[in-house]
Parts: sequence; structure tokens; C-alpha cells
Amino acid sequence: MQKITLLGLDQDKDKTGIVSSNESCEFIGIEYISAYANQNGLNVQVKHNSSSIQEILSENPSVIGLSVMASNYEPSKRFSRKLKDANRDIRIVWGGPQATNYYDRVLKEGCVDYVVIGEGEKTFFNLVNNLKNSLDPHSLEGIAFFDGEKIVKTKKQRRLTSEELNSIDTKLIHPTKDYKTFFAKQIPHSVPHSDMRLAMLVGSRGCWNDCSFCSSNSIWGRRIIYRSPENVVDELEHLVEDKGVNFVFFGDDDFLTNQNWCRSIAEDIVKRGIKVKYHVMGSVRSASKFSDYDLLRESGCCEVTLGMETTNQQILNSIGKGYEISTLPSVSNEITGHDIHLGLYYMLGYPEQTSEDLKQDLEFVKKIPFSRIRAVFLTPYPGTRLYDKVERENLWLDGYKRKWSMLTNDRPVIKSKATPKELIEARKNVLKLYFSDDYKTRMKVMYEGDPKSEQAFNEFQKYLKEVL
Ligand code: B12
Ligand code: SF4
Repeated sequence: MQKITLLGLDQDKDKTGIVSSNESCEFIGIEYISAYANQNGLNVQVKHNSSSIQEILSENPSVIGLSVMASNYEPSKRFSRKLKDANRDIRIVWGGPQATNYYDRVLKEGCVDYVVIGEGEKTFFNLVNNLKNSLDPHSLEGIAFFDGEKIVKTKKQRRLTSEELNSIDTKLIHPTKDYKTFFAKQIPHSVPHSDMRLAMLVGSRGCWNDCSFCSSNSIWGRRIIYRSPENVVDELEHLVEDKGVNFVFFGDDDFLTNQNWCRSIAEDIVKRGIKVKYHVMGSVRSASKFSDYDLLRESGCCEVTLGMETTNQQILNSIGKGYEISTLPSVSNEITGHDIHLGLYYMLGYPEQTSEDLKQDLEFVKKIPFSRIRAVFLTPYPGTRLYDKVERENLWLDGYKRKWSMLTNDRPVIKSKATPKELIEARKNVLKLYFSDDYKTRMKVMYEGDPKSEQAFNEFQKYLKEVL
């Protein structure tokens, strides 16, 4: 049977990156694709991104699929070229956010045969079968390719239903055993990063909102499709019991949107007695409507990270965040009041943002009891309204236009009223809040009595001192 290999490459090392130099995670999308394909009779393996070209070629795969974000675009291109140089017959397929939204340019690179647009399971499976039988790809849904004359994008693929997602065998997901740590240095979780066996899990696909900088919608559309709580907890249990995972990161765009769904997951974790810590992301709007933090905590949730983005209401409105900044302090207190760490996603560098706005952000954030703040610079990605605006109005700062390896959110790349110098300084000031007495006192309460957390806290402080 023909072999198929899937992998996601690490981004190029960004030595000056404070946030991105730390960030790396399994590419969960390809793990769901491989589970779906293997269950349906294909022979797909997910390779770890450290695998060499020789190692991959030695297994003689007929198709190699890469998961491509902006950050790993360049390494994926280099890798694909080398594969093509070594063996022209191998079919190279790209999928993922950057491939989906940038397919025409991807195909012009000359080293990619097919791009899978959006959700990958069904399309990839169909594509492989199509290739096996040398059929005409024009009638396949959800792909883009070069047909010898022009780039063709075929009809949209229908998304998987809840039932279809539930039917993916959870035991076939996460085939690799190589758990990576990610942003472990950024927060003293109750599991220290030296002992963190982390895996990702995604229970729902899509987001109700459509923020100007986010490409979620261009991949999923606005309809959220949920796996059943039981099915989600099956995967979680498998990770903990069979794979030795002790920390799970839910990659769902807004884990808290559907309170009943969320509650059922938490109840099931408690009922089954699964011992795990987990971290979820949520919008401020959903978090402020959510009222089951007790249960969330009981089931192992140790961090909720909220998409704050900025504290200026006008900017929030213009990016379409759909929440009132005045609600953030009470939501934050509600979360930390339940002994759950609060994370904040914060971005600097909106075109209309002034240095005055940045000062206001700092003053606002000082009063929020966060454990982790991910302070990054607004970066335009294809498939977003922001990207279209930046291209249309030529808002790129010199040297950054489509320089994907530099677009890791760790430096200002577009014009804003505040200068790049002011933005960099403003980020430093926010990150310095980690050294404030207020932060240390708050964290002491959180880690007291838990030596592992204390150790992680100290390691984190040391790391930050070195990089700031
Ligand atoms: C969880 C998450 C993370 C996690 C994990 C990332 C990871 N490695 O998977 C963390 C926190 C580490 C992260 C970091 C970053 N992220 Co992020 N992240 C997400 C988020 C919220 C969910 C991703 C996810 O797991 N989705 C669920 C799975 C099932 O879907 P999927 O991975 O997209 O895969 C499906 C399809 O895309 C497709 N597919 C994917 N790969 C392949 C490959 C093949 C061969 C095929 C056929 C199909 C296919 O099929 C899959 C199954 O249906 C998305 C937003 C979103 N909703 O997509 C942003 C998102 C992917 N992140 C984004 C960005 C920019 C980043 C960072 C660069 C930010 C930074 N540095 O500050 C870093 C990059 C770090 C890195 N090298 O991984 C952007 C990517 C935009 C772009 N064009 O590249 C997104 C889309 C958000 C946004 N701003 O628009 N991220
Ligand atoms: S709420 Fe979050 S996931 Fe949803 S569109 Fe906005 S940024 Fe993207």
C-alpha cells in the first residue's frame, strides 16, 4: 500500500523574538487528518518536524503533506523544493491557514502540487484516492492546483458534521509520542515545564466572530461545529491514560462560547476521574457570560486566556472584537477568584494606535490580575481584512512585506501612528509588569504550597530577565 507522510515544520529560529522563540506545538490538524485517513484504509503517518529529508525519503512515500502557517512558510518551501529535487514523482500537498489563503502564490512557487483549502480530512482523503487512480482532479472539491495552463480552485468542500468528527477514532489521533513544551516559560502552570507532557486537543471548529486580523473564518467559516462532549473527553482520557500526557492545550477558538457543551465536558472529566491540567482560550464576551468556573477548575482547568487585544474601545470596535472593555476587570476577577490563571492576548501596533493609547493600555493592564500576558505586535496574515487593508493602503514597514519568516508577531511590521520604537518600548513596559511587586505577590498566592509551580515561576522570571 502506498505510504503517505504528513508533517508540520518549525518556524525559522527567530533569535530576537521574545514570544515566538519560545513557541512551538504539535500540528494537531494533520493528526486529525491522519486518524481519519487511516481509519478509512490509507497508510498515513505523521512525522515529527525534526525528521530529515533523507529519513522521510527512505520510507518511499508517494504523497507528502505539509501543514503551513505564515511562520513556517519559508522552511516549508525549502523543504518541498528539496523533496522535489530528490524525487519529482512525489506529490507534495500543502494545507493549513497560510496554504489556504495564499494558494495562488504557493502554487507559483513551483514545488507544491496541490493545496487543500480549509478543513483537510475529507479533501485529503479524496485527493489521495484520486491520485492513486490517476483521475482528473478538476471534479474534486476543496483543492487548488496548476493544471498546466492556469491555477484552478475547485468547488468548496462541505465541512465535516459533528457526527463525522465524532466518528474519528480518538485512539488513532496523536500517533507521535514526542510531546513538546510550548510557551512553558511564559507561565508558571501547576506543572513545571521540565515535567510538562503537553498535547493539543480541539473540540470545536470555527468561531462566532470575525475579527479583522484573524483568519479563523477563512478556514472554517462562521459556523461552529462541535464534537460531542463525550467524544472530546474520550480523546482527553486517551491522552492521559495511554500517552502519559499531564497537560492539555485546547486549541478551540473560543472554548467558552457554548456553556452547556463546556459544562458537559467538565462534568465528564470529573465523573471519569481524569487527572489532568488544561488550558483554554476564550473571548471576553463568552467569558463574561460563562458562570461555571467552579466546575471548570474542579475538572482541571488551570488557565483561561482571553483575547483582550487592546484596551481602547474605538480600536476594539474597529477590529470587531465584539466586547466592551469595561467588562474585562470583572471577568478577570471572576476567573482568578476561582484559582484559575488568567492569560491575556494583547496586541500593539494598530494603524490608528497612538503612543497615548499605549500608555493607557499599560495603566489598564496593571490593574488586571493576569498570570500571563502575551504581548505581540499586530501582524497581517492572508485571508484577513487587516491583510487586505495593509496591502491596499501599503501599510507595510520597509522590509517586511510578505517576509513570512519575520512575521512571527515579535516586531512591528506595519505602519501605525505610534512609531516602531514607541511600540517596542511599550511592549517592554508591559512585559516588565512581570517583575512588579504586585505580580509577584499575586503569583505567590497562586503557587504557594506547590513547589513545582514555584520552581516554574522562578525559571520564568530568570528567562524574562535575560531577554528583556
Ligand atoms: C491553537 C493555535 C496556535 C497554537 C498551536 C499552533 C499549531 N502549531 O498548531 C500556538 C499557540 C502555539 C499558536 C502559535 C502561533 N500561531 Co496560532 N493559532 C491557533 C488557532 C487558534 C487554532 C489552530 C488549530 O489547532 N486549529 C484546529 C485544527 C484542527 O485545524 P488546523 O490546524 O487549521 O488544520 C486543519 C486545516 O487547516 C487543514 N490542514 C492543516 N494542515 C494541513 C496539512 C495538509 C497536508 C492538509 C491536506 C490539510 C491541512 O486540515 C486540518 C484539519 O481539518 C488558529 C486559529 C484558527 N482557528 O485556525 C491560530 C492560527 C493558526 N495561528 C496563527 C499564528 C499567526 C500563529 C503564530 C505565528 C503567532 C505568533 N508567533 O505569535 C504562532 C506560530 C507558532 C508555530 N510555529 O506553530 C494564525 C495563522 C495565520 C497564517 N496565515 O499563518 C492563525 C490562523 C490565527 C490568526 N491570527 O489568524 N497558534
Ligand atoms: S474571537 Fe478570536 S478566534 Fe474568533 S474571530 Fe476573533 S480573534 Fe478570531
